[in-house]
Amino acid sequence: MKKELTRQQYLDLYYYMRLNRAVEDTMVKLFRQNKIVGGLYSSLGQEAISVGSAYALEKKDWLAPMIRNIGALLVKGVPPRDIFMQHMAKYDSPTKGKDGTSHFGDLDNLHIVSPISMLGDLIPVMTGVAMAGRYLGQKIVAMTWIGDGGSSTGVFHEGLNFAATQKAPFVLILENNLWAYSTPVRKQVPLENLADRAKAYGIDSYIVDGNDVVAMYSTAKEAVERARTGEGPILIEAKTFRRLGHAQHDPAEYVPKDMRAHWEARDPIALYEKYLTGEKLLDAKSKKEIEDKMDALLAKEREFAENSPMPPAELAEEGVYCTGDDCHKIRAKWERPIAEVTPPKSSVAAVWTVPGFGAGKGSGGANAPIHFGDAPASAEKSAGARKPGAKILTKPAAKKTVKATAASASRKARR
Ligand SMILES: Cc1ncc(C[n+]2csc(CCOP(=O)(O)OP(=O)(O)O)c2C)c(N)n1
Ligand SMILES: [Mg+2]
Repeated sequence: MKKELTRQQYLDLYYYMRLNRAVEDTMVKLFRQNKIVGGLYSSLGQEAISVGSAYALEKKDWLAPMIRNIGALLVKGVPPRDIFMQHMAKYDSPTKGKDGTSHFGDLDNLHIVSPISMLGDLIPVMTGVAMAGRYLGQKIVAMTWIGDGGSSTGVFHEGLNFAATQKAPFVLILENNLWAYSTPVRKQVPLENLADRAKAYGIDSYIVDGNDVVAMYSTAKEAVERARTGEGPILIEAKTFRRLGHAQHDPAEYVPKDMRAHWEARDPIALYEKYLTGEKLLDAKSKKEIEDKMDALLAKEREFAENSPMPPAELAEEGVYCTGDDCHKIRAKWERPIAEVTPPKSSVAAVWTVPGFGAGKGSGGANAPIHFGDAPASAEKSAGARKPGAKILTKPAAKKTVKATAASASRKARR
């Protein structure tokens, strides 16, 4: 562990790891009291990853957590009460009781995109966020996490390839905790290091000890700054271990005892405490101060959450399916003039045009008929029947392409 942080930063990392664990311990108690409505996942033993990586982000940066990243939410500024209430499906929760786990975000203030349950889907989404930030000239970095199991989904590869091609300022933390449900990593990936997946996309990667919060922070910090300066996306494999089952229902008896024992002896909080004490960054007094601060906060937050009502039954239907203006108005805040979002002018002449293409209104008005299939049937028919230009047909190589295009156009028009 290199000494490169201020004392306050060292203590912040400690505080957030402790808070991460305490928030989850509190939720286990709530779960056993039958007050948690949905599934309850644990990041026991993985706190250094969430906390160390999120701590490397600036306030303006964006993150999207997965199930084991409560620590990242806390670092970003989510109050524990929101996490409690969300899992208890309370009315004051960010989703007003509509979700029983962690599917909430904060696009306006904290720059958090809600988790997506489909493993890997956050990768293209956060790539898009990173690209949008670049488009807007904000110099932001987007970050998300994925598990060893999730790194075998198709969208992981599509997403990372997309991020690499676009050189998106995006950092992906791959939490290799050796298990995906009951599947050991060796049975689903023929690689020793999952960081090697980066090679397929020509991007840089790091391997880091996920139980060492300082290593995690400094690696993430370097990756974030490299991504911010335009070097493109970076993959970080954090080696760790899932200390509990997949969720509360899973006793994880399939995990070999010696493997568990090995990792339990490498608890990230205990390791860090030893380091801080050795470096004289933490003593009994400052430790007690941190614990008192944490306990007071948690007592207040838990009380608030427990006292929050369940949502009124009559609101159950609201905000679930969007029924247009009668339901709620969702308008893109990033809406841009239609001319900007239509394809740029190209040196290749269009073979056909669709009436109304690019001439639609924004989301405040009618839908823009910008897709071929959106044009009125009569317009499509005439567009599809349009003959390719005679000039192009005189060139043999072009002739073939044009014919194929025209044929597929008329096929589409007949659908
Ligand atoms: C595309 C997709 N397939 C399957 C699932 C069901 N599922 C949820 S978590 C999980 C295991 C994930 O393992 P891993 O990615 O290693 O993350 P970990 O639970 O170890 O943090 C599975 C199979 C899902 N949510 N999405
Ligand atoms: Mg895993």
